[in-house]
Amino acid sequence: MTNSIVFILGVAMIGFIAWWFFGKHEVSQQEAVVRGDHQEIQVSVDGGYIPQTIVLKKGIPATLIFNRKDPSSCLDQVVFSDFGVHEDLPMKKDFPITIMPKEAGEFDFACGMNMIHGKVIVK
Ligand SMILES: [Cu+2]
Repeated sequence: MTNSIVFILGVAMIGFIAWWFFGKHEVSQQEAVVRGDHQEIQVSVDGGYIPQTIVLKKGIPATLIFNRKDPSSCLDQVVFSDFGVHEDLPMKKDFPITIMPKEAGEFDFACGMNMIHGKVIVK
């Protein structure tokens, strides 16, 4: 009897851990949505970039709408060195940054101190 309770709890726990892991994993990569002649995605800044990996389509201007919820000065700037972007992010406000993904590839972006990282994948 005790054994089967331990077994059921064990299985429930493994299920929960798997759900937690895959749930987080899905949120960490997201594709921009194409609207007319541009593509758009919301990026939340809270202890890091959410999603951390942004998937864009090649050749369509992309608007990344940043919203900073984290008051730490570490995240108050965002830098896309490959696209010549270096911007201050206001607190709790949508802040659109438009880039033109001309070439396919992977491009990193980071906070002003190059400590917190995100990635843009252009396909
Ligand atoms: Cu930083």
